[in-house]
Amino acid sequence: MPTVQAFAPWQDEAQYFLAPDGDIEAGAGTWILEDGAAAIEGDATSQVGAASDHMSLQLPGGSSATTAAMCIAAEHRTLRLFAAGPAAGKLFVNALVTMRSGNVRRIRIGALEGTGSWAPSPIVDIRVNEWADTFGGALSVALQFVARNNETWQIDDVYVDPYRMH
Ligand SMILES: [Ca+2]
Repeated sequence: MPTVQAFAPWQDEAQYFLAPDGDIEAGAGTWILEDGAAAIEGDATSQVGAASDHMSLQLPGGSSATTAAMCIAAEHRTLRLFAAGPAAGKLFVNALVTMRSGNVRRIRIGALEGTGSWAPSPIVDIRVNEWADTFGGALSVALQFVARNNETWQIDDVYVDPYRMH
């Protein structure tokens, strides 16, 4: 998978790959959008992808957006994205892990804080990547973003870091 230094302007030299349609430029057809979440016109202002990028996801209060599942191995330690939300707002980040039984387990891995405008998120630990070895080397994980009631968020450019060294 091709990787890019998507956050280099923010002193983060890590190589990242894009989550499935993580830049919403394919219209979020592979995302699961619930309770009003939708692809809309308008890119994250930093536009770390192509200059022609023009789509992002809007998450009205109480809505959620979930990526397609990806294969997460032990080395997939962190994720990062761009988000815009109200100051003092919170956007929850969950990992949805398909267990051996086929059931999906939801693990809260982060809560982004709003700044009132587009901003790069903190680096979020995926955490469940540590289970990969007990799942035969990789597990199926979808990333879910959940807006609190009465808070409208936008997200764009969801990236996963496959190489980060600690
Ligand atoms: Ca975009």
